[in-house]
Amino acid sequence: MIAHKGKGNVMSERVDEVVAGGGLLHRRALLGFAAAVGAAGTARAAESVGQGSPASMLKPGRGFETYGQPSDWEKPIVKSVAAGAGRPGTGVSRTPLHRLEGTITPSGLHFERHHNGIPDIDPAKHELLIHGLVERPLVFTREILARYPMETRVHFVECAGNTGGNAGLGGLTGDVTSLYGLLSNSEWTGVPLKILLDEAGVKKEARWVLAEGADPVGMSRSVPIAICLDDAMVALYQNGEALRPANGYPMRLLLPGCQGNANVKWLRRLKAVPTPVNTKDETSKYSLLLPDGRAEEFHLELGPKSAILKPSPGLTMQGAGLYEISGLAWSGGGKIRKVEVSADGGRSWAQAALTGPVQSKAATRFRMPWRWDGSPAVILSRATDEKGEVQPTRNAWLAKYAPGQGYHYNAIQSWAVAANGTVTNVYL
Ligand SMILES: Nc1nc2c(c(=O)[nH]1)N[C@H]1C(S)=C(S)[C@@H](COP(=O)(O)O)O[C@H]1N2
Ligand SMILES: [Mo]
Repeated sequence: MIAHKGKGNVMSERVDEVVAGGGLLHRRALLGFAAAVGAAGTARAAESVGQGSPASMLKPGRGFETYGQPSDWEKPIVKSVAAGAGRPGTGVSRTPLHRLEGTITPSGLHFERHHNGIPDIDPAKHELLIHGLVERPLVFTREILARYPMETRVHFVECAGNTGGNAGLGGLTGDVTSLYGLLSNSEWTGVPLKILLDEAGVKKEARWVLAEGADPVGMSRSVPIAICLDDAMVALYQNGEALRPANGYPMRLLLPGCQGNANVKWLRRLKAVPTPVNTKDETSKYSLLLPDGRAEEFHLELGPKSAILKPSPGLTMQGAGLYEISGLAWSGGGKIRKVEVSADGGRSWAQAALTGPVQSKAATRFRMPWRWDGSPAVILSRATDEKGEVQPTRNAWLAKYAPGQGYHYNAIQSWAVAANGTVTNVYL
């Protein structure tokens, strides 16, 4: 978080334009950061820098590495793991979103959700079978797939259970990682599924495709054919290198904007079928119960969502002054059209700047200058996607479903900033 302790009055009139209550400023104010900080006397005078050579200049540096790792100084930036007792491979690891910048999740920090551990798969032996209601059943190895035309796109993957704690009880504690960390965003490269299905010759009666993973849980999900023929891909690469084992090596199904669970990892079979198969993970799990007792199954698209990450629970404000509020917004419905921010508990809102490029079904960074006066404040963000869908309030979201539901929770998030700078999760 940018935590310059500028005095409230050091900026010029031009950049001090208030755009909403609670001290939200026009985005031009960000350009005034250096001046504001310098004038407030918190930056050291330039003459005191560069007098002597720093230690790093006095001896040759160390040698080369065959695979780079983050600096030792960055060792505390890790995922938080929550696994089942006695079942170390069942559970989740969460991305520390508030410790990262930009939009791409480094592959080593991509969240993980495994239902029975990470299988160790030799890519030379792994096969993907396309069968069922097709003219020609086909088998693909990774080597064969790599000869097909590939696409490269940035997309988020989000577990349907991300922020589920906010829907039920118990969501109020913990830092932003525990609440939002089942979201990551990568550049994926792979073969459009449509190319493979067209080659196999999907029959007219095939309305669904059953996707199965090669892990010990045999994760299986039914996917509507329309999604398979749209932007689905068999992903082989993640951020320029082969998929990480945890994220589906050597190949995974990527269904942009759809609930994480249907993005079957370690993909081994795609079976064209006339109707959904009703597997465990689409009936008893990853579906939502409605107030009338019915279940909303195959609700795959994730709605618009956003969260302020700087500041957020886990990052403490460093006293009154000029800050940049920033966070991520994403939607399974397409591109983010706008993100609005409030610093007065939702009474007034102002539009944040989006750091481009804004891509479809991808995490988008938003930024908003804020002069915090040091008194308690409630800050919120509200995303609207290109379909015009807007994040609901928590109460509106809760009213749609039976009590105790947590999947697909995408309501507006509110953080309370206390006078001492700590940030906590609150419900309005
Ligand atoms: N084969 C298989 N695919 C799977 C899973 C699994 O356990 N086995 N977990 C699913 C769930 S619940 C989610 S949220 C995503 C998580 O993807 P990631 O681990 O790459 O973040 O993978 C999905 N695909
Ligand atoms: Mo998930």
